[in-house]
Amino acid sequence: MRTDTPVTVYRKDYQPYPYDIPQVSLAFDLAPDSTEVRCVMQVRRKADASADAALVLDGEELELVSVGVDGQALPADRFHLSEHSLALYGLPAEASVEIVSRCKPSANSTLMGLYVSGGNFFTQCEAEGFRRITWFADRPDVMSRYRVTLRAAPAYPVLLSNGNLVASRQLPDGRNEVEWEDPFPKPCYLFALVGGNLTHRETTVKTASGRDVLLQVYSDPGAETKTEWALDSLVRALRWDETRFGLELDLDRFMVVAVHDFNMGAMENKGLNIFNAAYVLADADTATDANYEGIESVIGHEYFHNWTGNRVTCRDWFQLSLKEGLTVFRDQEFSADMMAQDMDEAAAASARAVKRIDDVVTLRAAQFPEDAGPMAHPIRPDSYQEIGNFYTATVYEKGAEVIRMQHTLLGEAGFRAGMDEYFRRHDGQAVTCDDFVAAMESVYTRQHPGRDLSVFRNWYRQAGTPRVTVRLTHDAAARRCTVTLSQECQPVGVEKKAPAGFVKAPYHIPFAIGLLDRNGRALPLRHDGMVKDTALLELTTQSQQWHFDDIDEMPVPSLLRDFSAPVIVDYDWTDEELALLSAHDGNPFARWEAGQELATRQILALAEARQAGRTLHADPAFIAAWRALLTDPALDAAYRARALALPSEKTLAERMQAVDPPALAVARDFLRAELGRQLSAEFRQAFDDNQTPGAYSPAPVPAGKRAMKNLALSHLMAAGEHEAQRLAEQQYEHAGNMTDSMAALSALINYGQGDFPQQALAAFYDKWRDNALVVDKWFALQAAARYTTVQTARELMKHPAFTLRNPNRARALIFQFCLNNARGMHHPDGSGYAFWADQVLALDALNPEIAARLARALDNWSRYVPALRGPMQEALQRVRGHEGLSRNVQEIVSKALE
Ligand code: 0A1
Ligand code: ZN
Repeated sequence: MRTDTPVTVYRKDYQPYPYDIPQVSLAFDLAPDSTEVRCVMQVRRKADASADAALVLDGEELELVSVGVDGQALPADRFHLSEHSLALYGLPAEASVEIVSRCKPSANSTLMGLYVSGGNFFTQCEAEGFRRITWFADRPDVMSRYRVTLRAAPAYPVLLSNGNLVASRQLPDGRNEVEWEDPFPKPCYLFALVGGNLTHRETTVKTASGRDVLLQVYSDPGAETKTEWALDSLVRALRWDETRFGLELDLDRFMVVAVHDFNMGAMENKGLNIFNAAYVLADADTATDANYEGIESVIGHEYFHNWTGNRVTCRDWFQLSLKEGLTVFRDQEFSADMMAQDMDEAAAASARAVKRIDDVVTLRAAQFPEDAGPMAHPIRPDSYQEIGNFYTATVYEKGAEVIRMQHTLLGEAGFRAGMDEYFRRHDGQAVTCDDFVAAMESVYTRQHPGRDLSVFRNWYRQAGTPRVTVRLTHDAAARRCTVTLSQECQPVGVEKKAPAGFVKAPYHIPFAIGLLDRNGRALPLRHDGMVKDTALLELTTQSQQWHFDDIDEMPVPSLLRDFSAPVIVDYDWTDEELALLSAHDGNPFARWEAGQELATRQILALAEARQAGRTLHADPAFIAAWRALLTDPALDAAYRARALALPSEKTLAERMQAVDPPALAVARDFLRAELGRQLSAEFRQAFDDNQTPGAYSPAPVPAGKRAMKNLALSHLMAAGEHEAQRLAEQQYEHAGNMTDSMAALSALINYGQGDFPQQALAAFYDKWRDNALVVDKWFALQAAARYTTVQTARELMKHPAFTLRNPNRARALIFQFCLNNARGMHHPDGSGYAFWADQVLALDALNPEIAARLARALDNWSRYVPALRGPMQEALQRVRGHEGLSRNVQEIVSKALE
């Protein structure tokens, strides 16, 4: 195999396509080994394009059968075929171009384009998969109406594509033929087809304007008992977009199809969403609370794309965050609204805080490290080698934070007005991030004459996590407290190679603060003509000051409430101040944050002690703060479980000068066990108080109880109590749902004694061997287990149920081990890194997108302790030197080693 030469694509080089392609007709003769595709497109040269502009079409791994123009075969001198494109010359201003080609779905292990999974046909076209189906202008700003004909043998009775079914017949040769028509112009990345033996569950609902629409969820026969939650979630998503954004479903039929082999979570193809089965199938016996929540959120996400992504799409792939950041923000709000519905005000505020905490935990664990490493990029990148590598936490999660800040600055009604304006201006178009900000800015400027979002736009231009330093002074005589905020953001990633003199511009940072007196009471703050507990400060320059009056003594600041901006806060609280905030802050998010900061200080101190070979001791003040949270009667279970969760190793690593994962793991484990020992009565009480007898429900209240109960169980087990093992065994044997089974099994295999844990693990596999999603859980549990070494991981790879070809399985074992098993992966002998390199290369031969994701596990190697840095670098070099590496993996490892 030849190594792909990497070519860098720059945002500044954008050129419009010289042709419009208003209409496309596709006819597929589906067969696994060779599928023939006839593509007829109406092309029209744009008025401002040169008369001799070639029609350049993208194509990959296709066999060309014929090229015709206006019904005539095109002579050989009028087209040029190269490895990745087909150029047609001398076309009239308007023409009908017909291309016939063949592809090989069963040989397609990349899962991009047309492929076979479980004997059925599926497609994945975003970002650049359509070019593996037919030669086409594979870019999002070319939008066409599609008419699709599918022909297949009777073994594939269900034949689906985008839009409406307009014809269906049986052919004389016994095959079925159907025709689909999508009334909305779309870019080709939103094309989809599905063919196979599938069953479905459906419902009809009336939209806000009174149209009946058919909603369907397709799955493998037998799995129809597991699609109820997905279909219900779809109905909720449809209703939510109507009420919160006034956006209605524009099609008569909306389909979701589950597939077991899929590179990502799901795909928003117009009217035919294709989903990783992990985000569709659920029942109490096989899915956890987190699975249920994930399904609701991903169903919402893809459904919301119908407006934010499909009706208004991206001009080019640098604008990816235009649809992804906005749609993640929308799915986060959807989930928060679903969690808080039917609750009183206080419970709703707590439920929203829980969702916010979970989202911020994800951001800090995945995006902050990315923003500080070699792949750092603005949410709107300036260049890429392989666009598949830019479906990142930055584009998605930080992108959502950037939208959320606009929501915070404009307020709910203002944001809604901005969204309305965005659709009024751009419905049916392919646009840029700047077009979105301009629509929001039109409202902001109306709200605040003389102000604009010009500084805010730096969030789209610059990478890195800004650091906001807070200084507080108090003037007792004037009874005045002065808050000074200063910001800085060091160059990161490619910015480091910018010409000398490159300085990053300040950001527009909405910074929400509260002030507490020394008894933990909220001080009323006069700001912007209002008196409230929270003031929203808008920092738009390097440093600014605000004064708050009628304050008698130096207050304790509650900073960045609700995580109002994706920044790092620098303020030197004392431990006592943090304990006060952790016990009393009226903002539940900031209250959680204070506890997390205490725990972070504690674990970092323990890790340092461990590195220095000292004995580990937990600080009694920390234990007392945890006891206070554990016993505060005002907290609900879901919130309490978050408040008591120890910060993840990923988040902690960001706080270490030189990252030492094994030391962090030991410190965190020690603290978990120590808390279990010192608070055993309280944890036991929490375990008993949060049982959820009766029928399973994934609703937030029982799910919160299970989270709390299982957290308690893990502490009790870590403490090594005999009684705890009895509780875990009992829970495992009598669990009425997968959340409790998994939690007990995890506690048992990590901390249990005797034969029971391994016997239970073996029995678990035997029970669930035919359920792929549960077998994934079984692999994942072991991959991340404390006892699992590289050797164990290699052994597990030999299990008959293991395959690298299925991304979910690879993620369950390989990714879990490489990303979430600190001891095994970061063994000082380098064996974990050698394993990583072996698997990156093995995956790369099958599926470069997945390989490149695994490749990123070593991104931040240069920030690790010296003993690990060398072996990491060696492993990276081995991968980079491998002949035949994909562009995807090449881009990742070469950036890491630069
Ligand atoms: N637009 C999808 C993400 C997606 C991207 C690429 C895929 O295949 C390689 C699949 C899905 C989303 O945001 O959900
Ligand atoms: Zn998306």
